[in-house]
Amino acid sequence: MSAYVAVDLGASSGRVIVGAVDGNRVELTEVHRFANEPVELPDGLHWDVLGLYKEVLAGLRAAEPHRPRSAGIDSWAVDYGLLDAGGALLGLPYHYRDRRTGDRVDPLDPAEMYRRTGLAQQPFNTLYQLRADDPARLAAAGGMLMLPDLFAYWLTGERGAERTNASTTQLYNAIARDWDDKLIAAAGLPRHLFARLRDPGTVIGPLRAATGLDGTLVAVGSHDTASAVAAVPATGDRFAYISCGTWSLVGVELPSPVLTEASRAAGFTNEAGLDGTIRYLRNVMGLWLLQECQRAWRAVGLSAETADLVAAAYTAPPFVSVVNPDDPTFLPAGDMPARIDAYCRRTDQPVPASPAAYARCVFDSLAVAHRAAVRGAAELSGRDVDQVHIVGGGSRNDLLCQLTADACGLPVVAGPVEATALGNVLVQAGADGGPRDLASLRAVVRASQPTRRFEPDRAAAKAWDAAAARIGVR
Ligand code: ADP
Ligand code: LRH
Repeated sequence: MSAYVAVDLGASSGRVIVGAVDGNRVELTEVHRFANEPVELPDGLHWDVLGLYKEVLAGLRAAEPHRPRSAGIDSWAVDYGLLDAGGALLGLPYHYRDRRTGDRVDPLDPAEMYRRTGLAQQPFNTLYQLRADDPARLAAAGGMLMLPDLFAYWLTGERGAERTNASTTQLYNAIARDWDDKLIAAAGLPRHLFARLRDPGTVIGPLRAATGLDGTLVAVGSHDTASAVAAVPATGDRFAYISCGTWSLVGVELPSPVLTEASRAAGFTNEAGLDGTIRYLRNVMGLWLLQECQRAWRAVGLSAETADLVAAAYTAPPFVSVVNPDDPTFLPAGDMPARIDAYCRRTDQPVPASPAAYARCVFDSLAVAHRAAVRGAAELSGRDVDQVHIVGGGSRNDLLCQLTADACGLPVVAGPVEATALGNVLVQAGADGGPRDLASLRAVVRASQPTRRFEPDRAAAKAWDAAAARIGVR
């Protein structure tokens, strides 16, 4: 039996989980969990990176009794820190929901950019964030590190750019599988900012003595979605996945990117996965819609436990109001119930009258968006899909799983909840002599992690067609 530590920083919470790998089985023990609360400063919305780093150290310390052979870090994508020539952090990293990237300016023709990077042109991509960054800060910068690479640097002193996360910058060439020098130059960004790429499964180095910890850090799929999709307990390739947490990342796994205009127009992205795969997916706004409602309700003293809201939403009438989760008004932080109200008024639908009604509206709407993304991914890539896997915190939401099955007209397999930590752990195990290919990794997940199956209610198909039509999707 060998133990590995997964540090998994999600947009809503961070957790440190030990994975004990024994032959064909893996068992998880959570040793540390903490809230991830961004900080609004006069210049914008930031991550509390030093607070997060302290929690990472506390988690690694809590994992020590398990005598781990290595540790790996993943987090949400696109955000970065700039370092000065000496390696000190230059300013506080911004949160991707900060409003400063609202006016996206493309350095090249958007169609050409898509053909080069395969990335959906989201306002929060690293490219647009860097272009909105302070020119003086950029001029002083000696390097840029994506957040998991920044934490890896603080832990080991070693710098590098892990490939899966680099592929979310929109400065990485999907065909050449390298930084895109033409795009970097066209964006007016200094080439020296971009560190050497490193692959998941490579050793980064020993933890610095100053951390007070003993151990080795290994690069994993440091983009959380890469790790999560690696641990989807699927067999074969006829599946779609939904990595469902703050975001719903909905798509299929492909051997090569889809770089067509139709794909660009439909908002699909091509991100680098493990084993040279491509995650062909769409970002659906996800449970962020509910999380931000919960934050607003708690601020006025209402209790807003997720499990209670799910239970209440079961009894709320369906399809009263359906919103398009991807409406850009929902992206920033702020009063989410008010924004849902505004959307409903704008579209002549009833404004939800209770937390249960908001939750139902969010779940119905997400199920519709999940369906549209599953269908879009299948059609645009030519991949047949006969089952949908939901992993991440949202896989605990039975109602959302059932509604997604009904909306898609496909069986949904829910779990594991901690797919990201599993993918993180299993890549480390692979680097340590264990199975390295995706199929074997998934076999370990299937052998040791329970899942639940939701069969679609096919009689509901017409109602879902109508709900999709209400927000202009299929
Ligand atoms: P992230 O990694 O993006 O922070 P997670 O994968 O941790 O997100 O998922 C968080 C989401 O999981 C929450 O927003 C919540 O909606 C859902 N969730 C957590 N616990 C439960 C539960 N007991 N029942 C239903 N849903 C839950
Ligand atoms: C999910 C995620 C997603 C990105 C978003 C910024 O946590 O990494 O894959 O698009 O955060």
